[in-house]
Amino acid sequence: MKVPVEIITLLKKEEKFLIMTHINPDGDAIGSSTALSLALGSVGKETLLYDRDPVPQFYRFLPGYERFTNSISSLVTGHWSLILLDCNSPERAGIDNLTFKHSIVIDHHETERDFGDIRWMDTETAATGLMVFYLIKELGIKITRDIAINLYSAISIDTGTFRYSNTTPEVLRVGAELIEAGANPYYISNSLYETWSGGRFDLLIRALNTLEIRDDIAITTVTKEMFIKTRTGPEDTENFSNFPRMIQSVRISALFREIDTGLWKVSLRSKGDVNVARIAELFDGGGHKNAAGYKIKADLESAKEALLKAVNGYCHKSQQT
Ligand SMILES: [Mn+2]
Repeated sequence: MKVPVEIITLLKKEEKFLIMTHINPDGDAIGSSTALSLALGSVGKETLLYDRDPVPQFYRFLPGYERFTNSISSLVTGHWSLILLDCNSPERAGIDNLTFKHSIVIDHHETERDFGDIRWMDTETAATGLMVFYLIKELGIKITRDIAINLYSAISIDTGTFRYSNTTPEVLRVGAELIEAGANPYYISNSLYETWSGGRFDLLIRALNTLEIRDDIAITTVTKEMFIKTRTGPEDTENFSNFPRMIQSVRISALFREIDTGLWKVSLRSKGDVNVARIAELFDGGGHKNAAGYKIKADLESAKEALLKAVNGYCHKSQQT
């Protein structure tokens, strides 16, 4: 993978970086951002690691996660350079009205917004963690054990731990290199997948109990009331939409999560060639081919109908081309 030379030059020249990633951060967002902060810190650069939302409990085994803050000092404005990771617009990170000395975007999502002085977008890449891996190497910075754990976790989350169609020989080679640098696959998989709280599991049971299958679309729902009853939060639903995809006949799995009365976050997961990023874009959302999302203001039934209609339209169109 070719790292743009302008990014290397800028990272070597500048001293102060605001590293920022998207709201509701996932493992790739947190792991790649923390890894880059640790790497730049190891060569004497100052970094501020920002996310609007807190790091979910189950990612708090990642070394350095406590660097994340949800407040940006006013000193940052105009004097610091921004590195935006795993998303490509400040809106996705939940901020606006900030100015930066320079802005760099490093991302692999299909849905692009027009932002950044230097944009490194690679939609073919499995994870932002992979791009950060090459970036750190290109900078000549040593991949320490802590950096390796973060990058391995980032890549794990976005490849379903080396199972999804984005798992290439290159991904496995980088994974092997990260293991050599000190990442322990068993420890990381165990931390990522086998440390759920009882409440989170209860929430999953409740969500799966709402399952309905319409044609080849599986729909599950999580309401605000379920969060209250199980003492959980929105971050606990990460990966929930993967479960109904286990059913052989299902091509799209959609999880409707209630944000507020009449406002829903819809997470889409698909199999094979069904590009759910294209469907999410119809609702001003976005993502990847097999994992995307959007928000919709409607009552639940209308929101479901709107999705089914969009999927029908998409399937009709893709049959024509
Ligand atoms: Mn990602």
